[in-house]
Amino acid sequence: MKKLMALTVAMLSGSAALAADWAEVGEAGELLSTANITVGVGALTGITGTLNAGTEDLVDMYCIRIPDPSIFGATTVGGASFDTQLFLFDANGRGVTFNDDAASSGTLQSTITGQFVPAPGIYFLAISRFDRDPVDANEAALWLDTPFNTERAPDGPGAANPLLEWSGGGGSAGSYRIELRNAAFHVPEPASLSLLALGALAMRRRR
Ligand SMILES: [Ca+2]
Ligand SMILES: [Ca+2]
Ligand SMILES: [Ca+2]
Repeated sequence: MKKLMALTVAMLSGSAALAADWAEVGEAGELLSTANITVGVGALTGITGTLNAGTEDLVDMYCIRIPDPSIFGATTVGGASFDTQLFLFDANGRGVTFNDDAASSGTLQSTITGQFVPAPGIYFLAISRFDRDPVDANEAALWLDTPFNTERAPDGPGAANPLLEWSGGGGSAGSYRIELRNAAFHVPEPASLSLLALGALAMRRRR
């Protein structure tokens, strides 16, 4: 029994350490087909990357998992010094939520929550340099530009349609960290594998 408790403690402390940031690999694209697919163990605590000035690096997109929308969040407040926008799309490229400037006065960085996320699952998180915005097949914006300080579900003329491309130039640029709350890697295989390994170890020890 003592042994089992020790093992349980070890497993718990092990899983507590299974959390990490994702760092942009190569150049994250701006569409679902070219997004970085996050792969890792346990909770996804943040995403670090760069939107380079003077290049075509205007949007970086990442595929993540949202296990529980009611407690999900993402923000660049405190994680970037340039004018960011944060967008969330579903697995079909339809808009879910967006914020340009967080509600706190004076900030140009962005904060989104799970308030418009319909269900747990796979989503695509995009960061863009203000004012590069997603448009549909008719060049209609999925979201209106204003009000800047409000997190909004799609409300533009293309609100009902999936993302086809992005429109508009990018302003200021720089490196960023998107702080994530209650997000997970898209591909959690390594976690399952290590948990399986721990389980096998536990069974062996119990004999
Ligand atoms: Ca980039
Ligand atoms: Ca902004
Ligand atoms: Ca905009």
